[in-house]
Amino acid sequence: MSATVLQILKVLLLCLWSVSATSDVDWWESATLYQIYPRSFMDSNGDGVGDLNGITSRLEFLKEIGITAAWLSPIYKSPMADMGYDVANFTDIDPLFGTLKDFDALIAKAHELDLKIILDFVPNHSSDECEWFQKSVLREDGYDDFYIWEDGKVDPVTGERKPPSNWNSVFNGPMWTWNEQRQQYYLNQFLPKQPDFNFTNPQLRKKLIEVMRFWLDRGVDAFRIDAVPHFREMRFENGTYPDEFVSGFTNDTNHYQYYTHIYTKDQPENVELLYEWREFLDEYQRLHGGETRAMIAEAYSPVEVLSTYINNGTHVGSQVPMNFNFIPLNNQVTAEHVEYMAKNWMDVMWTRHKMANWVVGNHDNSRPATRLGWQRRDIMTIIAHALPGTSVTYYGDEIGMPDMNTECTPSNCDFRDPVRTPMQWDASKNAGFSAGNSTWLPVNPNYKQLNVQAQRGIARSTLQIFKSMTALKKTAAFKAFKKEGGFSFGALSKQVFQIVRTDAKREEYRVLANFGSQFEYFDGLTNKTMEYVILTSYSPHRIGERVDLSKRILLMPYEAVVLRWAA
Ligand SMILES: *[C@@H]1O[C@H](CO)[C@@H](O)[C@H](O)[C@H]1NC(C)=O
Ligand SMILES: *[C@@H]1O[C@H](CO)[C@@H](O)[C@H](O)[C@H]1NC(C)=O
Ligand SMILES: *[C@@H]1O[C@H](CO)[C@@H](O)[C@H](O)[C@H]1NC(C)=O
Ligand SMILES: *[C@@H]1O[C@H](CO)[C@@H](O)[C@H](O)[C@H]1NC(C)=O
Ligand SMILES: *[C@@H]1O[C@H](CO)[C@@H](O)[C@H](O)[C@H]1NC(C)=O
Ligand SMILES: *[C@@H]1O[C@H](CO)[C@@H](O)[C@H](O)[C@H]1NC(C)=O
Ligand SMILES: *[C@@H]1O[C@H](CO)[C@@H](O)[C@H](O)[C@H]1NC(C)=O
Ligand SMILES: *[C@@H]1O[C@H](CO)[C@@H](O)[C@H](O)[C@H]1NC(C)=O
Ligand SMILES: [Ca+2]
Ligand SMILES: [Ca+2]
Repeated sequence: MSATVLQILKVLLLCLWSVSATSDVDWWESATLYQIYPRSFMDSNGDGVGDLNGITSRLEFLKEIGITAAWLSPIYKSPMADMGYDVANFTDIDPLFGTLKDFDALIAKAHELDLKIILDFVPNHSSDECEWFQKSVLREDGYDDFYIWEDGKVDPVTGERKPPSNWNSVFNGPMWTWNEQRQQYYLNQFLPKQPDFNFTNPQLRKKLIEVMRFWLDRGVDAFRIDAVPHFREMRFENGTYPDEFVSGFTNDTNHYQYYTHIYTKDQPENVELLYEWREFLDEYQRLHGGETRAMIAEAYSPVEVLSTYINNGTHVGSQVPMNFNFIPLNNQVTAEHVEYMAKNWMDVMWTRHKMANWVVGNHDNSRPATRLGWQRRDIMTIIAHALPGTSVTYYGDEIGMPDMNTECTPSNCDFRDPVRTPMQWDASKNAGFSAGNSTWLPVNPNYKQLNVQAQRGIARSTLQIFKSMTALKKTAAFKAFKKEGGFSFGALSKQVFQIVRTDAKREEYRVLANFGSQFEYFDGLTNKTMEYVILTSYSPHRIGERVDLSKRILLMPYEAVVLRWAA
């Protein structure tokens, strides 16, 4: 055989090997997930608010940067009392974002590009403008018990009617709202415009499943469940809603913190619902074929609770409970913190379920470029993609957008506005986000320098590092994470974090990331000579340069590198 034929055979064998090695990894197990905040991603019609057609026009960008699935924050028809988390029609698109036809076009384009689309599912309450609520107010057949209705208490002395309990809502003010028409109180954990569902009602549960089916039929690939509902049936068996006690924390009787939340917080979570939904999703796949319809669950809960989200021994639920362990890391972060947070997840979730995911930022928290400090923005990108499992990136973080200090009074804006400013595409008007005269939130004035266009193709730019990492994540060494010895991670020193990924002695990658402002060096890390393949701007090295790790490797302050060795 000639050398060329041998070469071709070798390549073929390698391909076959990597196919068989990766076929046991489902798409959600090693995805690069991207969260789109629809208001802020791309405006197609100049009204200053992002929309579905805008997203569709930018899907190729997601492909370019190696995203495999995009998740959209709520786009449902809503009076927007709580930024779309108050849904008026669960099977329609809010006109602000477009129409169902626009949505179909978005899905079609995404699938053409082999991108998956994940929808936010907001099951804990509806808007009071939802048809279901209006029917419930009228006690219409089947809808009577959709929400939590109670008579309340009548004061025996004054004859005055009072709510069933003294509970205050998360947004302050009573958790019970009187409805004149029905002559009963309804429960609202958040705003009075957000009546809570009665999840013990089988008809309501059926309705929510119909909602899921509606979107699956339109091609949605997965759902992200907004905080698994905490409130099941809060009524005690004997029909009472016990008052909570005064906390002493504030004298404002309307304040959420006025009472201790012994009955209204951290109630056992409604995992049962997850199991029910999973059963439906699996059944849907059996009937319709195609890839796994996954369920991603948001909850800021301890790993022991999240573990039951996946399964409790007899029932299976969400495939991907989100891992927020990196969210509290701030500019005091050390490699030891990162190790602690990563181990906290891996020791339970990996050990039991072989499941990991790494959320770097989201719409409710300070952006990593601000939270961790500008010098470390690329380090977290590297780590989140180098650890086994799925990475979760919030729009704009791939170019290192920082929080913007908006001029804010509690009445005119949300405390989370700084992390929701328009996506910075280029240096043109409104950062290329909108052709309109104004945008719903101001564009960060730093957009002239900090934007996608400016970073595209620039070696060591935040975007370029992001793209390199997502590309690496698709290689055999990074996909072989379920195999014995396929990876290891840990702090080498207080400030230096290391991740090793290997592919059956064929190839090895080694990440070294220095979180600190000091030089660091290590002797004899391994007997291999490795090549620098990805570098942050703090690195004095060149791509392709080699380093003998049996000797000494030096790391500059904030330097992070990816090294490669191949047999
Ligand atoms: C909700 O949206 C659907 C479109 O999917 C529409 O057919 C239905 O009438 C809407 N319901 C209400 C109450 O507006
Ligand atoms: C919830 O619905 C069920 C009927 O499906 C009903 O028995 C129960 O009383 C309702 N709960 C509340 C708090 O209204
Ligand atoms: C319910 O909805 C609100 C937004 O309106 C959200 O912040 C919250 O996390 C959701 N989940 C629960 C369990 O209430
Ligand atoms: C109702 O049940 C709760 C919990 O078991 C108990 O604490 C409470 O005293 C009971 N109330 C009445 C009026 O029986
Ligand atoms: C509440 O009011 C009391 C009496 O006026 C005062 O002593 C206490 O400091 C106040 N507590 C808070 C948290 O403001
Ligand atoms: C798992 O949860 C389901 C639904 O809540 C329950 O019926 C089942 O008994 C639980 N299994 C175990 C082993 O706890
Ligand atoms: C922008 O402002 C100009 C001048 O006031 C106006 O003619 C134009 O219609 C506005 N464009 C949009 C999209 O509102
Ligand atoms: C490197 O170390 C491994 C394991 O200790 C050993 O099997 C291998 O022969 C060594 N390679 C070299 C080049 O020294
Ligand atoms: Ca628009
Ligand atoms: Ca009732």
